[in-house]
Amino acid sequence: MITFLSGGTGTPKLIWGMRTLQDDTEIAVVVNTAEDIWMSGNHISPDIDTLIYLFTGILDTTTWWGIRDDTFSTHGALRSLGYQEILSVGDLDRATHIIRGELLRMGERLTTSTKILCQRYGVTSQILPMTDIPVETMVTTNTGDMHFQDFWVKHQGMVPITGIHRKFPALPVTTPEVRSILKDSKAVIIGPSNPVTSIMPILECPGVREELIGRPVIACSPFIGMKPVSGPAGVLMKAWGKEPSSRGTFELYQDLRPVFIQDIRDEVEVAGSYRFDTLMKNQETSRELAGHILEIINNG
Ligand code: GDP
Ligand code: FO1
Repeated sequence: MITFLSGGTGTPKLIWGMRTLQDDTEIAVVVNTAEDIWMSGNHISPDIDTLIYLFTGILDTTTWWGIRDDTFSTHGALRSLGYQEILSVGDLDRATHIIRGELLRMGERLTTSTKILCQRYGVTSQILPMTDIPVETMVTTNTGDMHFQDFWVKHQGMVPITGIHRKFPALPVTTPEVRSILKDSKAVIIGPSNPVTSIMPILECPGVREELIGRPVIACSPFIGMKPVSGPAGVLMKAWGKEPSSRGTFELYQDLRPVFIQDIRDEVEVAGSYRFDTLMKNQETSRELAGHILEIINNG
């Protein structure tokens, strides 16, 4: 078993290629849930949904969220009735959120709800939420704190931020399922996801770091130079007091002693890192990167 720690874009892009080299049943993913949000009575778990759709083959790989060729009739109808949703949710995507919301309201764990959804979609990889406790990444602005989705989607990242913190009703301990999969894994891959909003929320769950210490961990940087390949990782790293680079990323993971991968174009030096083309423009480039990672895992 190879296990990924994943957000909703950088790591799913890598899994896209890995799936062509490794059977889905040999892949597990521990997923960030700190971007989850209840909306219109339903439960959206953007990163879990991206992985379910990736493994089902229906993901929109232009945006890396939602279902390819989905329609937005309900979202449009709500808007014309004066009800504005923060996220543009597709009609088919909404079905997933309705089922998950219903299961959670009935008292199911997020882990079980995800397993049920995976079975119904026919996903054979294990997709495991990092915890069953609700966690929210909050950003601090001059006018107060806001949910990450408000910052990034509603305000399009245009609000100055001065800090990041996580909000939870109880300590977000990880699950027995996550602990068990990490124990059973030949290697754990920290994909090139956003360190602040995707990877650190997973590593902060009590139990995850403890399982990872001493295991083979491979981490890939989402930065090239002082800029992320896409998204808000740069401003978030700065607001968190970290360098927005591969060096800053490595420092966050270094207690795990990972094999570290940087892009061949990255002018920031992290001593001892491997250099590959990490720009996954299509499934073929993703497959090449995944191949290099498998070689490291198999040959040490
Ligand atoms: P989110 O949940 O949608 O924010 O997605 P992730 O956290 O999983 O991934 C976002 C990160 O992926 C960003 O910081 C990007 O820099 C990184 N990323 C996206 N595409 C690529 C790529 O092709 N190569 C690398 N190295 N990083 C990428
Ligand atoms: N991201 C957007 O920027 N705009 C959207 O309208 C949007 C809708 C959406 C619907 C379902 C879903 O699972 C994800 C969606 N996302 C959208 C992406 C999501 O909010 C991501 O968590 C963040 O964009 C970055 O991490």
